[in-house]
Amino acid sequence: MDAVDDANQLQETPKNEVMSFFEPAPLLEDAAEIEKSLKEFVDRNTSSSGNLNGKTNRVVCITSGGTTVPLEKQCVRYIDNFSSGHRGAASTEYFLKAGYSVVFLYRRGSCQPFCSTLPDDPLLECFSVADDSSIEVDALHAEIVKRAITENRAAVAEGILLKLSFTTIFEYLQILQLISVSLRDFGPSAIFFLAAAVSDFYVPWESMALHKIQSASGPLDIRLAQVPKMLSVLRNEWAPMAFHISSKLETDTDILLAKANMALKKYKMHMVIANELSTRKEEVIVVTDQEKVTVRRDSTRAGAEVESPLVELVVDRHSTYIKKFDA
Ligand code: 9Z3
Repeated sequence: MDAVDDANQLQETPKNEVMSFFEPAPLLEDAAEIEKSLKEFVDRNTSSSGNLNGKTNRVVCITSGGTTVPLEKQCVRYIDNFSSGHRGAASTEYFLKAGYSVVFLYRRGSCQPFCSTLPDDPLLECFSVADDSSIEVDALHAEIVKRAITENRAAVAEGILLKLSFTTIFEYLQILQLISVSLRDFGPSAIFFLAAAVSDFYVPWESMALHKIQSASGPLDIRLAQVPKMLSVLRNEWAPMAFHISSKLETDTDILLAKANMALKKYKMHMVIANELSTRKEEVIVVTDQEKVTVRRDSTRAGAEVESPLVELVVDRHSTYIKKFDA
């Protein structure tokens, strides 16, 4: 659900709005575990031997998939934001290849890195029962299954890929805050690559029905509150030194660039990736305060993805950004 944004420019999100979102929200059940895995990830990637690619320790937090907005505390119904998670999952692979370590914050059940070429239901479509005690991979899918398992496990085992999952907007923003605070020591070497589709409206926890809303009472009127603009909080308070990239999704091409420019200025992003829903896999426009670059998938190569040249461009501009701090 994309907001019809207001035209306020360069406004900081008021503290009371942020507090009134977080304070009544249900606490993360696994906060301690998430903090522990973030600490291990940071220790692993800040130690001198941490980065196995032999480059400066660079890290990227990639958000992926849509957040949900529950309508009931014991949730039966919810509002969802569209995102398959492909942009985030594919970008994770390209950033890893470029030598970055990745925190992948994804919606449960959305696309996963190294799995894009697997069929929709890998378990049922790739495997056969050989006999009572063993299961085998069908020859047709053997290569892609092997790649998905080995590359994913290798990245996780090396400590260069940490996967954290969310479902609701409440979980997403709380985990994003934990990640951004944990990655502070990376300073300008950290990127926030925000590809998740994040709800603009929500039902505040304190005014949410406890039980399933009953249809016998007739049509349902719900008043949704606006989610405070956390992009500016992330940019200014949680991770002020990092390189920030947000995404702008529209279905009307006529307003896409204006909205991307507005986000760039309003939230002081370093880059905004503008994409139109129906062509997002073919091309995106990367907007910075210096340039507008159209990035296209190489349509002459089977299986080529727009995320490959996109991540290449991001890495290049991030290198320039880091150099400014070295000078
Ligand atoms: C995006 O624009 C992502 O690129 C897509 C990726 C969701 C289109 P898929 O996951 O698609 O590969 O299927 N995300 C939207 C980010 C968003 O919600 N931005 C807000 C906005 O546009 C501001 S943070 O208003």
